[in-house]
This record gives sequence, structure tokens and C-alpha cells, in this order.
Amino acid sequence: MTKRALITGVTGQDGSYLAELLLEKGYEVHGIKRRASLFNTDRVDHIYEDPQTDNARFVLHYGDLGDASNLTRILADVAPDEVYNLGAQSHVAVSFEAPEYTADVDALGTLRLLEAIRFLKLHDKTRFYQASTSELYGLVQETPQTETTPFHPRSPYAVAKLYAFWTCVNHREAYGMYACNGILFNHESPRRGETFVTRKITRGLAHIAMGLEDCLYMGNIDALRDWGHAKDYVRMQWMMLQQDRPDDYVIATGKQHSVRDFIIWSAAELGMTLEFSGSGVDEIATVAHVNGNLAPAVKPGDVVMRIDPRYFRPAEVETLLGDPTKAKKELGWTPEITAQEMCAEMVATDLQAAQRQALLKEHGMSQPISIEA
Ligand code: NDP
Ligand code: GDR
Repeated sequence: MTKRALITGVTGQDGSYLAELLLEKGYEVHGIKRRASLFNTDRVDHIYEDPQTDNARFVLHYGDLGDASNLTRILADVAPDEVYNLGAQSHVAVSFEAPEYTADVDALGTLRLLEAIRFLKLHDKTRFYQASTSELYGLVQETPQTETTPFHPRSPYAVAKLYAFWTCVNHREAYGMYACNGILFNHESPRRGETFVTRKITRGLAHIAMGLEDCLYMGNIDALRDWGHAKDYVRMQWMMLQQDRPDDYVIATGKQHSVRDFIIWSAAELGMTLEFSGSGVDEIATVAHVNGNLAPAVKPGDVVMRIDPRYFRPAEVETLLGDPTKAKKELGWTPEITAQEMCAEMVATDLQAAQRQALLKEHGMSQPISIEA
């Protein structure tokens, strides 16, 4: 029998990789997309099937995690074997600007889904995956972080995700639902949203290399993160729902790097060697050498990074490092792509796009570039 999955957040980074994975595995995949004034399905356009196609295996439904009746109707229509709740206002810095909206979507949205499954009496059939996060650890109490490390959230986003985490656990304990939390550490890819730090760096430096921007403006470049590749992490999301018993797992690489490291790697992929000087808000990165021809617009002495305090957060998560031993032991999961390999892939993709844009600009056909990140 063909398995049916429902993915909230299907148009996001993880949603798009997960949809691909499930289609490869023979699932019928239903995704919830939001109504927007412009097309917002870039990441899944390549797997989109015309609704007129007979037996389409990839189906999109309009919906929103803020709308309980809409979620209930979609769940009733689809009656999925597996629900992956990836939809969220997922930007930590934005959650300080929009805390109430973030709580509504990320916290109550999870409750709405779980209650709809219960109300529809799907809970014996439907397995539920909750996109939990290393941001729950926030002000870390122990290093590395495991499934038993205490939480101390440091943003409205993390507080909302804490509610969702415990709602998921509570529905498992109270109603016997098959509901799992994946406590995922940062994971990135060429499909990462442009305002998250890794993508901001790879895209920004690629633009600088091609003369489309002058300088990258950054926040706290000493922050430490455990970065993995989204492709490795969605594999684990699926694995979690294939076990005999539901449980919660940390998904991480067990390796930590700074934002500064990521800037250095990205620049090196473009042939630039950087020198950092100054400190605090006056720190800058200057190009010391340029090798090869991937950065034709850059010369030694150019300042390509400055600090802009606008990107500091009211409360920061300085350091995160995950211990994925449980996932490795119980599920046999290991990440295959290192942070540096991922960085190289992201830079290559962003450079290609920047080269195209530079060519268009040269011929008077350029579009304005958004550098707000
Ligand atoms: P993205 O920001 O790339 O995608 C978020 C998705 O949620 C998008 O499809 C977005 O739609 C959708 N969405 C936003 N608001 C709503 C809403 N009100 N109703 C329905 N859908 C909504 O996130 P990622 O793919 O990176 O992350 C997936 C999940 O995993 C998120 O819940 C995130 O918080 C969590 N997470 C992510 C980690 C990471 O490092 N990537 C680590 C740990 C957890 P649209 O495309 O229209 O904006
Ligand atoms: P994070 O990811 O907050 O960890 O949340 P992000 O890439 O936004 O920030 C990582 C670290 O980099 C620092 N930083 C900057 N961040 C951004 N966005 N822009 C900057 O200019 C900048 N300069 C420095 C940040 O302060 C932070 O310390 C991500 C999201 O995907 C969440 O949804 C997810 O839950 C967590 O990862 C795990």
C-alpha cells in the first residue's frame, strides 16, 4: 500500500528535501503551502505535478498553521500515515520583532495539528514528527548537548518551540500518539533561506566576487554552531517515524565552528584569503590575497566584511554543539556531508547565480539585488 505523508512547511528548505526523499521512497506526498502575492514554490517547482495529471503523487494544499479549521479539513481529506510539522516562523532574530505571531504559528500551530489528529481519531494511524531545535538549549547548561540536557530558551522562537516540544511529548504520553521530536542542530544547503547566516555569507561573498555588492555586514561572528547538511537531516526525520516506538533524538554532527570560520572558508572557495583586524563593532575583514579567477571584482586591500550592530540579537545563543550518539546507536544514522563540503557546495551554487546576474548587468538587464539579511 502506498504510504501518504503530509508536510507543513513543504516550500521551505527541509520541506523540499523531505518531499524529494519521500517521493523517491514511493510515498504520496501532500504539502501545505501558504497563499502569497508572488509565487513561493521555487524550492519544489522541480517536483511539482500538474493537478490534471492522473495519479499525481505530489499534491499541494493551501493552508496555514494559524488556521485550525483549514488544518483539520486537510488532515481529514488526506488521512496521512505520517505528518511532518516543518512549518514555522523559523528566523530567530525575526522572532524578537514578531513574538506573538511566532508563538501562534510555532507553538499553537503544533497544538492545532496534534489536536486535529486526535479530533479526527487518526491518532492510531498517523505518526507525527515535530521539528524541534537546538535553540531549546539556548544558554547552554552542558556541552555537548544531548537528549537529557536541560533547556533554557533565549528567544521568542525558542520559547515557542519549547511549548511545541512538550506538546508533542504530552500527546505521546497522554493519548499514546506516535509523536517524535527531532532536536535538530543548524542545517544548511544551497536552498537555505538567504537571511540565515551561512547563506548570507555564501551569497554575499559571491556577489562581492562578481562586483554586485561591496561589503558583507555581519552581527556576532564569534557565535559557535554545529552545522550539518539538510539532506542528511531530512533522512533522519523519516527514520524517526519508522521505529517500533516513538522517541526524541538529537541530530547533529558533533563538530563545532564559528561564524568567522564559515566566512574564511567561503572566501577561500572564491580564492580570497582574508585578514581580520580591529575588535568588537570595529572589526573588519580585508582581502590579503586573491588566487585564481573566481573573484574578478576583488583586489587585495578591499574590505569585504564589517560589523553592523543591527544584526546583534537582544539575547544571543553563543555556542551549540550536539551529541548525536543516541541517533547513531539506535537508528544507525550518521551524517555524510561535512560543514566544509557543504560550504563549498553553497558557494559554488551562489557563485553561478552571481555570475549570471553579473552577465545580465553587463548587458543592461539586471534586477535590483536585495542585500537586507
Ligand atoms: P524554512 O524557514 O526554510 O521553512 C519554513 C516553512 O514554514 C516554509 O515553507 C514557510 O512557508 C512555512 N511557514 C511559515 N509560516 C507558516 C505558517 N503560518 N503556516 C504554514 N506554513 C508556514 O525552515 P527550514 O526548512 O530551515 O526548517 C524547517 C523546520 O525545522 C522549521 O520548523 C524550523 O524552525 C525547524 N528547524 C530548522 C533548523 C535549521 O537549521 N534549518 C534546525 C532546527 C529546527 P513560506 O515558504 O511561504 O515562507
Ligand atoms: P540560528 O541561525 O539563529 O542559529 O537559527 P542563523 O543562521 O540565523 O544564526 C546563526 C548565528 O549566526 C549569528 N550571526 C548572524 N545571523 C544572521 N542571521 N545574520 C547575520 O548577519 C549574523 N551575524 C552573526 C547569529 O547571531 C547566530 O548566533 C537557525 C534557524 O534555522 C532556526 O530555525 C533553527 O531552529 C536553528 O538554526 C537551530
